[in-house]
Parts: sequence; C-alpha cells; structure tokens
Amino acid sequence: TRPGAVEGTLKETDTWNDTLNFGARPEVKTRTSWNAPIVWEGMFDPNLYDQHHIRIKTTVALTVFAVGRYLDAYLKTFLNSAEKHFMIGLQVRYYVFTDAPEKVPKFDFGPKRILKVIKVEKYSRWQDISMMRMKMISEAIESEIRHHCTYLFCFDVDQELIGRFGSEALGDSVAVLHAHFYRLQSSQFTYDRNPKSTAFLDKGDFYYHAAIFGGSCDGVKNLADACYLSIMQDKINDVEALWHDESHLNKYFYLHKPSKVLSPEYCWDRWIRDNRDIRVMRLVWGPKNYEGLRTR
Ligand code: 2GW
Ligand code: MN
Repeated sequence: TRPGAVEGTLKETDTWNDTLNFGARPEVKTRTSWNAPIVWEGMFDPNLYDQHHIRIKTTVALTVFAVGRYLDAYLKTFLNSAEKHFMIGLQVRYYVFTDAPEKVPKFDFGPKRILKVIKVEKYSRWQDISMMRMKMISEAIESEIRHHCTYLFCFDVDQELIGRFGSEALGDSVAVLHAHFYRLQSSQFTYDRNPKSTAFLDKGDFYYHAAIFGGSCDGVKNLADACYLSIMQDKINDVEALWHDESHLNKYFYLHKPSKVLSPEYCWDRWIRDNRDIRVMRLVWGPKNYEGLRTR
C-alpha cells in the first residue's frame, strides 16, 4: 500500500478522496482550490478502484468521432489501444460516431466490451465536425448511453492509449489538464479573449484539453448541452471561439468546476521535451501529418 492511502476495500459510502495520497507527488499540484483531486501516478491504488467498480458492475461508455478521413487515419489504432488499456476489467461500450458505418473496422472485442456505431452527417467545415460533437453526444446520452452506462468518456480519435486509463479516472465531472499549458500562467492560456463570444474568459483555473472529458451521464449531458447552446448562440452572433468547442469547454469548467481533474499523464504530447512530471504516459497524441488530412 502507498503511504497515506487508506487500506482495505472501498465501501460505497467511502469518499474516494480519502483513498488518495495527495503527498505522493510533492513536485506537482494534486488538489484544486475547490478541493477536487488532480490525479497523478502514485496517488492511488489501482486495484482498490478496480475491485470496487467490478463489484458494483460499473459500465463505462467511450464516445469517439471518426468522420471523413479521420476514420482510416486513426480509428483502428485508437480502438486497438483502448482494448488494451481503457477500463480493463469493467464493462465498456464504445460508441463510434461516423458518416461511413460500413468502413468501421471489424474487431474481436474483449469480453464485456461491445461497439455501437452511430451514423452522423459530415459537416463541410472541420470546425463544425468538432463543435457539433457536443450536440450528438448529448442526444446519444439521452437516447442510448444513459440506459446502459454509469459513466462516459468522450475522446478525440487522433490519439493512442499506451498505459492504464482506469477506473481511478471516473467521476461526476472530469476534465484533463492540457499538456502544453499545465506549467504556464493563466495569462498564457489560449482562452477565447473575444468579449463578443459566449466562450469569453479573462481568467480561469486551468487550461483543459477538449480531447478528453467525462463524467456521469448527467454530468456530461450538462456540459454538452451548455457548450452546444453557447456554440449556437455564437453562430447567431456570427462569431466563433478561438479553439472552437475547447474554448466553450474551458468556459463551462470555469463556471462549473470539475469534480476530478486528470493530470497530463492522461493525454500527453510526446513532442514536449520537458516530461519530468510524467511518470506514466497513459495516452499520447497521434501524428497530424497525414497528407491532406487537415485542409483548413
Ligand atoms: C478536424 C480538424 C481538421 C480536419 C479534420 C478534422 C476532423 C475531426 C475530421 O475530419 N473528422 C473527425 O472525425 N474529427 C473529429 O474531431 C475527431 O474525433 C477528432 O479527434 C476531433 C477533433 O479534431 P482534431 O483532433 O483534429 O482537433 P485537435 O487535435 O486540434 O483538437 C483540439 O481542438 C479541437 C477544436 O479545434 C477540439 O476541441 C479537440 O477536442 C481538441 O483536442
Ligand atoms: Mn485531436
């Protein structure tokens, strides 16, 4: 057992934070000002979490969009890697949103793991492909996901899991620190600074990465609805936030603090040279150099 962590099995009534060893990583911030944990390797006992969630039969949805060229470029690698590292031992339902269901690769998924395909239209602007995910996630939660799953995570597809992404990451409302910004001052965060946009922020707590967010069904539904409403309001006002859905997500998490924050170990960019804080790379960004993949 790790020093400071509570030994034994978890009961439903235990507060999860009691099981975390906040002092295990003195070199990094492990708690937010509102007392949410920032989860780093070394702070938790993975078995404690897994045993608990296996016992109560937690089911986790993983949504991912693979529209247009992103399907061939990334989906197979992504799903393969999730099979090896995402919520191993728990029931997992993948939801692949695509304009080309027939092109989704055939897989032998592990026991307790299945894939559902949801057909979506291909918006002509990539900014809309990215932003409209919020609407489609919200609709899927209502029609489908909440009837099967306790929690969900929503991932970009252009990334690969290479280490445990496990049940310690589950929570009511979960955000991830953006790898490029977690050591910087908030004045350097790329929030939307345009007062005409609903995503406008002049200050904030962290810069979160929209490539991964999660929570309970209600938690993610509230986030997705709020972001989608703001995105549509901006369209009416003929403005677009600097980093699209990511700007809206940052605004949302400033107003509605996440109950759990994941360290950049959960979404790392290997091009960052200074990785002194990264004990485990759990997931890494994929390459963006496919010919013609991004035609802006
Ligand atoms: C996106 C940009 C340019 C060209 C194509 C696409 C595209 C994205 C696409 O053709 N098909 C598609 O399915 N997507 C989905 O949208 C896919 O799941 C992808 O991972 C996601 C976000 O696009 P991505 O990964 O190219 O954007 P990033 O890595 O620059 O992401 C950050 O900023 C985005 C907003 O600009 C989002 O907030 C994203 O969540 C952030 O990680
Ligand atoms: Mn991405």
